Parts: sequence; structure tokens; C-alpha cells
Amino acid sequence: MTTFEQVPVFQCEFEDDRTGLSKETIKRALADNLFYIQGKVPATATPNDYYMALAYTVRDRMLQRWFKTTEVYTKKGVKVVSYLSAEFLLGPHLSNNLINLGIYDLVRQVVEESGLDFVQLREIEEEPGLGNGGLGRLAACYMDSLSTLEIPAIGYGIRYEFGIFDQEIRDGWQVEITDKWLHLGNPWEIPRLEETIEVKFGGRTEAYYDEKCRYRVRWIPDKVVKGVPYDTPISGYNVNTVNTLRLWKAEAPESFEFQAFNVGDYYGAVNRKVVSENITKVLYPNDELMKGKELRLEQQYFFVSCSLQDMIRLHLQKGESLETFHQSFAVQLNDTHPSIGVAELMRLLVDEYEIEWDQAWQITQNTFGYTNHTLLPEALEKWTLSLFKNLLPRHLQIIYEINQRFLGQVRAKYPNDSDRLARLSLIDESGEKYVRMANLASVGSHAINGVAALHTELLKRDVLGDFHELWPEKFSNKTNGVTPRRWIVVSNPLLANLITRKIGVDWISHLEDLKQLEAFIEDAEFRREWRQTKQDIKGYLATYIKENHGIEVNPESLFDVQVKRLHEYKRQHLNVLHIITLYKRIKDNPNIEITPRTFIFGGKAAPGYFMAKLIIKLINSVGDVVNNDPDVRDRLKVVFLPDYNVRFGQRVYPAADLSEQISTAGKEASGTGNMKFAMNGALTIGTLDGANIEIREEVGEENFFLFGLTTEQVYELKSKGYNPWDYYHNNPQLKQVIDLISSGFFSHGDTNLFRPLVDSLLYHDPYMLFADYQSYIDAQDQVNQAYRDQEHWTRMSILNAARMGKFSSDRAILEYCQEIWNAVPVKIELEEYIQGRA
Ligand code: T68
Repeated sequence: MTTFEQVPVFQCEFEDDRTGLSKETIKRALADNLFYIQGKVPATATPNDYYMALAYTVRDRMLQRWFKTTEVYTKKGVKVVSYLSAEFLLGPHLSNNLINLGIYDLVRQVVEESGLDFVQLREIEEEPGLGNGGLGRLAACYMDSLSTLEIPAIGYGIRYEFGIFDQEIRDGWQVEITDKWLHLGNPWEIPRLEETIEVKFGGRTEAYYDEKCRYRVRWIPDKVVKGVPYDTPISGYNVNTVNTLRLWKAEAPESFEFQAFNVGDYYGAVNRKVVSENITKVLYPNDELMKGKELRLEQQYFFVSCSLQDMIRLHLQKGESLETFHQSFAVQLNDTHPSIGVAELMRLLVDEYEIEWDQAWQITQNTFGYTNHTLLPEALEKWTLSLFKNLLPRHLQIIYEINQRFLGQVRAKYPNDSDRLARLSLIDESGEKYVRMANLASVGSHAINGVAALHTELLKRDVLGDFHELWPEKFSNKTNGVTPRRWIVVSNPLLANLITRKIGVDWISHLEDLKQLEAFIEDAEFRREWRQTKQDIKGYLATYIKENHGIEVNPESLFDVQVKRLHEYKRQHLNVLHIITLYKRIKDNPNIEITPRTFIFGGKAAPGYFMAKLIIKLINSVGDVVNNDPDVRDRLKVVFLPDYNVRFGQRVYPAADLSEQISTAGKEASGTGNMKFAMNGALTIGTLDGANIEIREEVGEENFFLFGLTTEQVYELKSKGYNPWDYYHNNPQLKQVIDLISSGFFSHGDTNLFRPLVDSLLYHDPYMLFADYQSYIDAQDQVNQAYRDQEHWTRMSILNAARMGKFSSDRAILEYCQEIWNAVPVKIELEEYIQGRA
């Protein structure tokens, strides 16, 4: 561990290559890094070498701040927020760090004056895709806000060697390619080998009496794995705070392997090494689906144990006793993926540090907060007892003990209510026995929150209804937010500049200030500039689509965008039904007056999710027909852009006119893409689901295209007995659309290809597309009308952006700090000689 007392010896009190911000110094730093770090001279340097040199030049300018931040946290004994998440979907670092450090334009200039192509270098960065979708991206936005708000924080997660797969589209189908994001090295991380931690797995437990005749349990594992921390600096915007994202990589401990060498089992030893290192190999690409794979539980336990041991080490280093652990760390569980932490902290406190159970339990409950991100039953995590017992025998005992004590309390409060007991139990005993991770997280936390107002209400009523009855005071809502740094400043510099010219720069860290734009709504010149900006950005996207995918799209057409993971509940296929409806109108009357539209889709399907993959195929098949039909005369275009990721998100949100947020009411916990679109001046067509409801409240119902059943109506219709067949028969337009798909029209006459999809809709329609179809089409017709009045559309677009203040992740993080974490900002002051520079 670093001792800060030694540091002054190394302080350099002059402007040097690694801190200086004069053009000359940055230029020299680039050349130095190319030579001394990459070991290249210009004659042999590849673009990647230049990118690496540039990245090191930027990282160097964060190190003083990073070091100072860590030093202050350690010395001052401040409370640190510890965000535990199996996913951090960070996206490219370079631009974001340049913006947060306030040196984007300067560095760009230097790079270009050095004869290099800044944009080319920027695009070389492989983005760390260490997440599936919204949940992982939320963690990344929250890390940005924590630093920007100067909240002491550390993000803990997994350093997956392979992140979310790269998606290719072949013959209209998704093909998955491994994501080798580390293949050319990662300049943003620093391994801290000396802070490696050991994690145990498997084996058995043994009871014994200690020297004071107390009953104790020891765990004799059959495997030990090393966790090596890799630290990435997370800069705040316009502040000195640089927090740490600490991701763990699994390695086999040599000592363990030597035993095997000694008994001559060379291949066995090598194999065990490979098996240990597998733990952090790959991100599970299932969003919103729980699949009981042992390796997944190993991953979860591995990173949680490393992280808790790390926190305990830091706490003890401050000279504190473990009784005050919860005053040093507020640990937030990002969904149930890290919820084994409840049992692990108990094990560490009780078994390893010999704290009495009751006190350990108090510390544990005071430490954890739990955020739920889903109501979908198939996403709720549970693990069979046998799997649990094999991998974590001691934790299973601890969970039994927690459960016994907990159910004792419940029994006392609700005597003779065995149904309630069965529902609240940490163990599901209705069939095969499981550990219910949401129940473990709920019992072990002092705070439980949902991620949008509606979601929290449904959580309290349904999924965690019994817990809410028991402990209403634990529950609160924390509506999600997204960082305006990445989602406006980095991704949409043209709009950011326009806004700043009107209202100054403060909005970047106080998004509520965007309200001031409303004062300019009557200013025709401002509206013209706003419209022109959107037009320019749409032009760039059109060029990109042409160059990369060979499809010509009309930048004057309405850009109608749905980008998100592919899932039936998100209803990308409802969007397709609308496209086919419009196509049919053209076919029936080729001269019909129609608002030209470009439909843009992007998103990955879980590799084992057949229906989602079939929806991708449907989108591409409909695109093939519509895009090539001369009757359409380019009035409609359908593009599925492969490999949707953070980088592409940055390109597409700014270019959208219309944001599709069309999930079945009650299914989308919050959504965060909806916020990114609206911030960039897109209008939303959406259901009363997740954060759509709050977005509509903020922007005004007249600036939002609403359709569809409400959550209540969905429940009602379901309980009455929903029959999609009736909708099909009673709506000729819908019938024509479905029949066209069934007829093989979009599948070269193959009537079988889309049959599973059509049959699912006709006979089950679990997400009620048919019930919402007409209302959706009507709302889309209103969109067409509205888009024709460009002046009015522009006003609505401005109002959408201006009223998005609430959806900054800064607001969300402040609420977490005040209502759950009890964390306060800590200013990081730099010595004057660094302050003005790096
Ligand atoms: C999303 N959940 C919600 N899950 O769907 C979305 N799940 O409504 C919400 O806005 C967002 O979380 C942030 O709160 C996810 O993204 C996953 O990615 C996931 C991953 C693994 C297992 C389960």
C-alpha cells in the first residue's frame, strides 16, 4: 500500500511533459509517449500507436488529481460510496476525459497541428463494452456524476476479458463475434498487483469451539482464486475529483498450483489455472433473463468478495474497528447480481473477524442499499440449493441462519400466515428449492429503491409487496438519470455549442438551467439555428450510413429511431407493424401523400433468444422489400445498424427526430435512452411506462406522442382474458399487415420463416401488441401531421430539451447521497503549481 509521506520526494514543481498544458508541452508529451511508452518512432508508428500515445498524454494529466483524490479520502476518513455492479458500460474514454478535464479543443488542436488526424485517432479506441444495456450504462453515468459532484466513490466490478459480443448481420440474421477489446492494450487502466486478494470456493465447512469455548465455523475451500485489481480513473467535469473504477481479474494463485506440481500433476495444475482464470473471461450476454449458470454465480461471488475484502482492508488501515464499517462505506447493490455480498459481509465479520452475529447483522444492514431494475419474473435471480452448496457451502449456512431469524420476526408479526412466510422466505420451496437473491438483498439492506416512479410503485405492490408491508420505510424511488457530459457535450457538440452561446456553460453541471432556453422560444433566429443544427447532424448520420452500410437515406426525412436491446417487451416488432402499415398504404395508393421517414434500428439480441433474433431478421427482411420497391420512391427507408454500442449511441441520439419508447406498460422499469433522445431534441412516441411518464410530465403532454394501454388496463385485460385473435379479426388494417408477413411476402415466399413470431402474436401476444396497435398507428399519424409543420415541431423539440433538467444523473446521485448513502462532497484542492495545468 502506498504511504503518502514518501510522496513529496517525487514532486516536480515545474511544468513537465506529464502535467503541462501548453501546446508545446502536449506536443512533446505525445512524441515522448510514442517513443518511450509505445517504443515507436513516426516511421514505424501505426495509427494505434498514436492513439495510445495520445491516451497516455491525457491519462498523465489525470494522475495528479487521481492521486490527490485517493490521498484525501484516505487521510480525511470520509464516507465513501461503493457502487457494486457486475456491469459498467463505459464507452470510449478519450473524448469524455478531454471534456471533463476541459482540454478537448486544446488537445485536438495540438494533435492536428502535429499532422495527425484527431478524429481517426479518436475512433481507434476500442470501447469497454462491459455491460449489456441500461443497467450497465446507468452505472457508468453514475460514476461520472459521483466524480462531478465530488462525492468520494469507488466503483467495483469485473474486468471481463470479452465484453458484450460484437454483432454482425449476415443475410439479415444476427451473428455474434467475440469482443476482443483488450487486444491492443488498454491505456486507461493500471493494475495494482500488490493489492491482490484471495477468494475461496467450494469445499466444506467444519464446526469447532474456539479458545473461549464459542461455537464457530470454519470454511475449508477446495479452490482459491486471486483477484487482481485494475484501476481506471473516472474524472469529474470541471472539478479536481478523479474517482476510481476498480475491476477485478481472476488469476490462479501460484502457491496453490505448486502443490499440484509437487505431486506430479502438471496438466491438472495447468487446467486448474485455466479454470480459475475463466471466471472473468466473458460477460454473460443475457439482459433481463436469469439463466442458472454456475460460472455466473462464481463471477458474482468473486468480484463481491474481492470488493468487500478490499473495503475492509481500507477501513482497517484507517485504524478504525469494524464496528464502524458502515460509517466508512455505503455499498449500493446494482440489482441482485452482487447481492451475495450480504452473506459474504456476514461471513467476513462473523467468521474471520469474530464479531457477534447481531452486531454483524446491524453493520451489514446499515451498509447495503439495493436497487431493483426489473419486474420481469424471468429476470429475478435464483440459484438452486445444490449449486449454492457446492460453490458456497458456508454462505448457504449463513443464508439459512439469516432466514431463520428473519422468518421468526415475520411469524411474530403475522402469526398463522404460512403463505406470507413462504413468499418472504429467502428459500423458494414451491418446487425445486432455490435461494431468492432479491429477498436476500431486501432483507440485508436498509434501503430498497426502484428506478422510476411507476416502477417503484409496482415494486411495492407486486414483486416486493410483502417486504413493503413489512418495512415501508425502507422503500423509495430514485428515478434514473443520464450524464449530460457524455450524452450532450461529447455526443452532440453542435447542439452543446448552440446552447452555451445562448445561456452560458453552467447547464453542463446544472442541467436544470436548460429551462432558460424557453425564453428564446419566440426567437425565430434561434429556432432556425436549432433546426439547422439538427439538420446538419442528420446529414452526418446519413453520410455515415452511406459510407458504412451503403444505404442512401434522405436527411430531410423524419428520423424515427429505436435503439436498445432486442426484447419482445420492448416491442421492436410493433414498430415493424407500423412500417408495414405505411408500406401497405403506399402499395394501395402509390401517390398517397406521406411524410418521408427513415426508420433506424439498432440493438443486440441475447444469443439464445430465438424470438428476438427472429425480430432482427424481420426488420431486415421488411427493409429489403421496402427499400427496393420503386413504388415507395424512397419515401420510406428501413435500416438496421449492426453492433449498436455506446459509440454508436453517441452518433444516433443527436440525429433523431422521433424516439420510440413503446414497451408494454408496466414492463420497462425506467428506460434511459428515452432521456438521451429528449435531451438532444427528439420527440417521444411512447406508452405510459417507466420514466416515459415522468418525461411526459416534464415536457408537457402537448409535446409528447402518447398511445397504448395503461398498466392498470393491461392487468385488467389480462385478467379478463386477453384474446389477440379478436383484434386481428376486428381490425382489417392489422389483419392485412399480419397476413402479409404470413404470406411469405417478406421472406421470398417462405411461409414458415416468421411463423413462430406470427403465431406467438395471434395466439398469445404476451406483450399485447395487437391491443395497442391501433392506438400506436393513430399516434404515428399525429407524428406525421406534426412533422409537416416544421416551425411547430422545432418549438416542441426545443421544449423537450429545455425541460430535461430532472433527468441528469447529477440529480439522481444527489438523491441517493441524501436519502440512502448519507454521503457528502469532499473538495479536492490541488497545489497551485498543478492547479492551472493538469
Ligand atoms: C434495465 N435493466 C431496465 N438489465 O430494463 C431499464 N439484467 O428499464 C432501466 O432503465 C435500466 O436497467 C437502468 O435502471 C437492464 O439493463 C440488464 O442489463 C441485465 C443484465 C444482466 C442480468 C439482468
